[in-house]
Amino acid sequence: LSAAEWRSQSIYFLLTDRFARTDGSTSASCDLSQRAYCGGSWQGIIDHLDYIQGMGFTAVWITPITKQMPQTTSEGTGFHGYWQQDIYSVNPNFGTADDIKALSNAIHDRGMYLMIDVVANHMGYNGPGASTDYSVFNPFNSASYFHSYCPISDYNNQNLVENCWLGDDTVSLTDLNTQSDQVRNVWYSWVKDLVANYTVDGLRIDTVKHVEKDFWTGYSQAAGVYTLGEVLHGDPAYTCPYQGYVDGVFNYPIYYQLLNAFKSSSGSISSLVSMINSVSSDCKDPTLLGSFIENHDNPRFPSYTSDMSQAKSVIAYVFFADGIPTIYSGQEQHYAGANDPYNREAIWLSGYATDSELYKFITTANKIRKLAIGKDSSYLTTRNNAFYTDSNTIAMRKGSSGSQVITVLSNSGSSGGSYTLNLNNHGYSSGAQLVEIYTCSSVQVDSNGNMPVPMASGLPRVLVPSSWVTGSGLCGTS
Ligand code: ABC
Ligand code: CA
Repeated sequence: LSAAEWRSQSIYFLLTDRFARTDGSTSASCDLSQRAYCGGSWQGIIDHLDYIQGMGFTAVWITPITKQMPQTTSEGTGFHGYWQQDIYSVNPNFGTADDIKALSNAIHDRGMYLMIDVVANHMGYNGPGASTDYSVFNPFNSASYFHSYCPISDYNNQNLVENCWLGDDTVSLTDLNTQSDQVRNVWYSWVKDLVANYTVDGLRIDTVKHVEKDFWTGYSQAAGVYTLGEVLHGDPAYTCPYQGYVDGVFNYPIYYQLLNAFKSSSGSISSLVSMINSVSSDCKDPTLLGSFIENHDNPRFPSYTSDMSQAKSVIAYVFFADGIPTIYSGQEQHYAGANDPYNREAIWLSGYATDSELYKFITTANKIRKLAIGKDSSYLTTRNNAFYTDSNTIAMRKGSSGSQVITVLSNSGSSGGSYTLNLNNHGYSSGAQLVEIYTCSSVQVDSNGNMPVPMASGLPRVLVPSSWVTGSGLCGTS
């Protein structure tokens, strides 16, 4: 699937080990502190696609499939998939190569898409870098395939970031010499085969900033599908240029500002707005970035605030700003795990509840977004515009003139009051009729051009033209 085709998708990201077990258990324990395998499998995912598709997601991103370092260390195991040793075998803890094919087929049978996580920067080794036994790696079985050992002692030194090693003395992340043609050729044909063998529609690429940029040009070409890279950096001047080498990157610059703006009622809305503008000017195409507020590397949003209105607000931002919405498994259950490993909960323990507040909220968000995509052919490519702010509120418009989706978010939280927010510069004419989708209330632009948005309890508001609603399945229509 091409980058342009991915623009309209929405992604559910799960850790294969933590999402669903083959035995269907909803009670099997998973001691997060151990970082051990908890029993999730590819078959388990197949068995729970209804749960994912029921929320309206069109794509599933799964963690890496390659065979991992076998040891259990004081940092646990490779249950997450980022400590590979054999790139030509699949992780037996999750099933077989045929199971991955069956998963790919099951996803495609539903008209959904598969994104696989891939690592090209490193392998994983049980022990200090200086005493690596390279014979454990397949195919990179000698030191000649790797950079010589050095730790990344300074993340502001790009030379070290690219050519020294991640990890530590317990588990070293053996850094491949990605500049060498030998290594490049292995990876380029590997990724081409991966995409072909499992009919993969897109790739999430790990540790992109740890490999020299021009490696990714050939890698993306060989992959031939949309590539979404992880560049863990909050500065758009650093992060955006990678979009010249992979199709999209995760929007970490917005992530940090969105988190700060909404985790408390004193968060800075204005910093978020200036970041929206910086990303829009620095990034080649913000509408191809991965939009998110949670993942497996950062504390979950509810670990900062238990407030449900704030949680809904950041989810609404993820869906209605620019980019491809990416929700991390467990977000729909309001899970609150903080740092790795505590943000990697076993999802089966939720019983896959489809009546939880955020499961329903996300379902509606996916419906609204699909509606906008269907009604406005420029919705996805038109850049989000923050047209009103006050110290607790941001109002954004996205889409074609005259039919923009209007999203109003407050960081006040559930104790926020009920009031009418009169908006101007929303792009609608006097008399225009809209519907606020989460409350199903009608809103009409008055003769002075004011759009009176009913605010309450810090809840997000999303308004669309009322003519869109009939037949949408929203607000009791069918
Ligand atoms: C294990 C343990 C952890 C322990 C750690 C040392 O070792 O589980 O408890 O703390 C995998 C596993 C992890 C494992 C690691 C290391 O391997 O999932 O559980 O941690 O063995 C990707 C993946 C991630 C994966 C790897 C490795 C890479 O998403 O799941 O981890 O394949 C760096 C990398 C980034 C990586 C991330 C975890 O570490 O760049 O690719 N993620 C700064 C640096 C970043 C750095 C980040 C976190 O700190 O610049 O490069 O990310 O360490 C902003 C700045 C940023 C700054 C942040 C903190 O602040 O703009 O630059 O990021 O304002
Ligand atoms: Ca590297």
